[in-house]
Amino acid sequence: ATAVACALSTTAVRADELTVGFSQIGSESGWRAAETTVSKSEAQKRGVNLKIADAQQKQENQIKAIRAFVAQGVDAIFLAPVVSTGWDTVLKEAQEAEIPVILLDRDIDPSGKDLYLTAVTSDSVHEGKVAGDWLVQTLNGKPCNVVELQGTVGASVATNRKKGFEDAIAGHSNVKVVRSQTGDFTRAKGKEVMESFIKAEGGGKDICAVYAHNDDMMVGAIQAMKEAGLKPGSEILTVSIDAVPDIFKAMAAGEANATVELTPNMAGPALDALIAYKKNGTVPPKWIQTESKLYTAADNPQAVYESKKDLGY
Ligand code: GZL
Repeated sequence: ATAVACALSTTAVRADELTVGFSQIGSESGWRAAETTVSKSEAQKRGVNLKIADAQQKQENQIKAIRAFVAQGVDAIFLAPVVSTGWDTVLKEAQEAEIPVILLDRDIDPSGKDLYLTAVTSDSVHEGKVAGDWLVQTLNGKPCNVVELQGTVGASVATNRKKGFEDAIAGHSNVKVVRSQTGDFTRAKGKEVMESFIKAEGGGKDICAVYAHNDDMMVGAIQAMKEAGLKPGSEILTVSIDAVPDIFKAMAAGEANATVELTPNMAGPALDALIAYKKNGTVPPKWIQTESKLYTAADNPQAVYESKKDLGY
């Protein structure tokens, strides 16, 4: 019995012997802050030692962090790639060191497909489509000039959310995107860009809807609209993505209309895939997809706000 037990313990890797290095983008949005909080608790639940490096939104800092994790000989690397290009060299170094890489919440270009074990992300084209479909249905043929607040330039989710929204409004000539610019996924930049849109669009009276690639930019845009004497949520429709608590607070106040939910728990599924891979050699699917549920002001926003407000956003 002792021999068998001994054999088992040498092959089976216990989760609490695993060390994971997580190259996190930063904390540009409430959603990103929640992802970091949830990653820590998910690792703790599994007894995994998680080391998080904050890149302050810079790719070169992510590359440095990955090199440091390789030098430390971590068991695996989690990467939330701030942009989708420029990863081949450093991910090849991780591969040469036989350290598996798992992508969280964003993708890298398909050319890098063999450089990571799996990607835990939503379908961000679908998120843009859900947002656009909601607006088209809500307008019901009414003419509408839309202004768009894009995510960070070069981020896979920004490219995809823009495409999905365009796919949804194609064939509906009453809906037109008249201005589109990056708001960097932040509240401050979202407010600043919305102020410029309002100025450029006759003080905002010509704007019928705002589409923001995340709720944080929308929260900033809502502030800008209110300061300009406009009525977000009624005169000007709003649709965004993430489902952070403050967008439900705005909905409850009649100042926002719709959001597409994105779970901040990408690390849980990533850790489960990693542990199965390390313990039993189970190769995970290349893509572990998370849900994208539409919430509108009709979905008891105050109750949703209460349910989310303490989750680390
Ligand atoms: C999406 C994620 C995005 C969030 C933003 O998966 O990468 O980054 O929608 C965050 O809030 O900045």
